[in-house]
Amino acid sequence: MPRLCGRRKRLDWKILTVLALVFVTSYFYYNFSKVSVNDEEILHLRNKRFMEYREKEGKREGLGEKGRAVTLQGEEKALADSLFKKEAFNIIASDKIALDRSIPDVRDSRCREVKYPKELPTASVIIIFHNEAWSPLLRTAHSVVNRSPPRYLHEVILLDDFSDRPELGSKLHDYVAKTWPDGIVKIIRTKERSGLIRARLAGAKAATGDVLIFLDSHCESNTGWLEPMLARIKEDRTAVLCPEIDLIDKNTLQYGGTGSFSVGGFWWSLHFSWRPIPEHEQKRRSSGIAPIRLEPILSRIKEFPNSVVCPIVDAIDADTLEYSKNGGYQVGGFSWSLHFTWRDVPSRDLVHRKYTDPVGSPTMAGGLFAADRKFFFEIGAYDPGMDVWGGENLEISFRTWMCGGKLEFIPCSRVGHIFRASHPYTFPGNKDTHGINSMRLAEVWMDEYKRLFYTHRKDLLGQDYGDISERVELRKRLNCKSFKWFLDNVYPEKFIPDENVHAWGMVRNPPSNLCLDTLQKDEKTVFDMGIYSCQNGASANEVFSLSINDELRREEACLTVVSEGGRVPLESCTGAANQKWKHDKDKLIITGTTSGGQVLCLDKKNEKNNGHVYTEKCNGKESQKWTFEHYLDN
Ligand code: LR7
Ligand code: MN
Repeated sequence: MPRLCGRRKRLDWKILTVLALVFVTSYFYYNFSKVSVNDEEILHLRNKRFMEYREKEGKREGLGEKGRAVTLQGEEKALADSLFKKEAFNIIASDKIALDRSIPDVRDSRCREVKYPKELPTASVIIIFHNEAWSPLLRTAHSVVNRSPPRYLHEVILLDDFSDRPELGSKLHDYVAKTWPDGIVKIIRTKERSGLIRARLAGAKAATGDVLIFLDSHCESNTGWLEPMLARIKEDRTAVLCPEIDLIDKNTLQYGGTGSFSVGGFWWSLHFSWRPIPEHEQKRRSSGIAPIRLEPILSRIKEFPNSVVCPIVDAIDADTLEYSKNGGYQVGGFSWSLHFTWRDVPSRDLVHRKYTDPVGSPTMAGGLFAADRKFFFEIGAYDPGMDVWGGENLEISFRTWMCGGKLEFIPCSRVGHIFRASHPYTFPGNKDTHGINSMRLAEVWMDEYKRLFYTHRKDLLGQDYGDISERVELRKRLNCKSFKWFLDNVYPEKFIPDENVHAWGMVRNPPSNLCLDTLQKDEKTVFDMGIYSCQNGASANEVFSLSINDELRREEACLTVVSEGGRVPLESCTGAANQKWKHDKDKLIITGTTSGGQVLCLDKKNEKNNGHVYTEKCNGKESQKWTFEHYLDN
């Protein structure tokens, strides 16, 4: 009896298994076929929506359309002014503009002629926000959906970093569900205030597209913004890309172009800076006219292993053996008789590239960038130990370059951003998160150069920046290059105040014990150089260098000779004769030259604390005596 039962049971099992298999297969078959039909339908609907928007965009009229400025009057203006403190931008103007307004296509016209491959990776666009105002947030989402070809847009993730504005709760949920019933826009919410770094990490982890694109929550993506970035990542998965960032005016919401293209740099205080595209980068980009050397050929093949590369052929005269440079560069063609021919470089290849090619950049501003999703994680995503705001942009920039990637701006990809006057949100605990985050990045990535950061941030020395062991480990595991390599190869024009200079440190007038001092003035503006009692290394305002090019300078700006008896302003460095200085260590004088060639001595005259310095005829007086704190020449 027990045996029989046993058999019966086994039989039952078999039947059950078969039934289960049938059920499971049919269930999957049914659902899969259903999903794929739906997918096609959804794509069709998305394409329709995209085309419809494109067709009507140019014809739209109304306040703020075509990216126009909105000016308010009377009560509305007063209201906007009173809210400006809280929002740091004109929220009333923004609320009056359509959430899907039209903006001008500000790309260089040559961008429209660039052909991108039809097969491109798909994008997950991640928009992080904490208590963002309604209209800029949704305008960001609309601009992404309306200006991204549906086949490349995998999803838009609105990543809510624990906002507590009431309208960002169920009202936002309902708006999204109603406006984008196809589910292209998703909302994900953090369970605690994470800060923008961990919020982006949460978004990246949830995303499933091939490429991650991060945006701030007050942006407008412009026509054609997506394809050039996806195409570049398809070509080189290690490229981390920034669109050109256009200005959306915080007062009028006007969408304006950038004016001139820039790349990212940094101050030694680890703040981000914009700078003009350096000459070496412009040269690299117009590599169609690169000089004949082995390096460009080798590096080109390293970058694109599947390319065959020819040098430009110069002429060596058969009779005289004179070597003459090839005047007009040409490329090869052929005639139908199958003879080789020379032909002019097509203008799209020569001229266009200057306007359309990626521009290498030492750093990024931080908020708007694209990266291959897997590559983003391979090179260490972000430092999850960084809080709220600041520092992560330089961290990802240094790391990308040092660990085998590259950072580029894509001129044909344009996205507007509202540059706000201040932070419209709280910093929990009132911490200087930019300072502490920067300590983490300096300690992990900057090697001995972190000294230059601490010169500016003596206040941070000894502060607790938390545990960085995992990031140090990451750097080792990825076998990343040194910060010196980064400076030498990626940012060679970055001035290093205490290396490769004649002298540096405090510039002291010993008799008075007064030192050159910026008196806290902003180095990005022109101002007359000051003096103050020497702080003996305690103040970054007193750090000057006598550079190898004979400039008497700060990080970005140079002391400039104006005239006999005139004050000495600090102006941006030009390399001109009136910014060349000599120091005589025996006579203790510092001499400069006017544009007219007159040699004058740096002189503090009778000035006291908070006074100025002058250039005067050299007279051997005490007020013309100067010493540097450190001499690197012997
Ligand atoms: O706790 C927070 N949680 C968040 O989700 C704090 C902020 N945020 C969100 C916020 O809602 C916004 O969408 O993070 C985003 C960035 O904050 P912003 O807009 O206040 O920053 P910002 O534009 O003033 O600052 C720039 O530098 C930051 C350094 O940490 C970030 O990298 C920003 O993304 C970056 N913005 C840009 O690069 C846009 C171009 C501006 C320039 C230059
Ligand atoms: Mn921003």
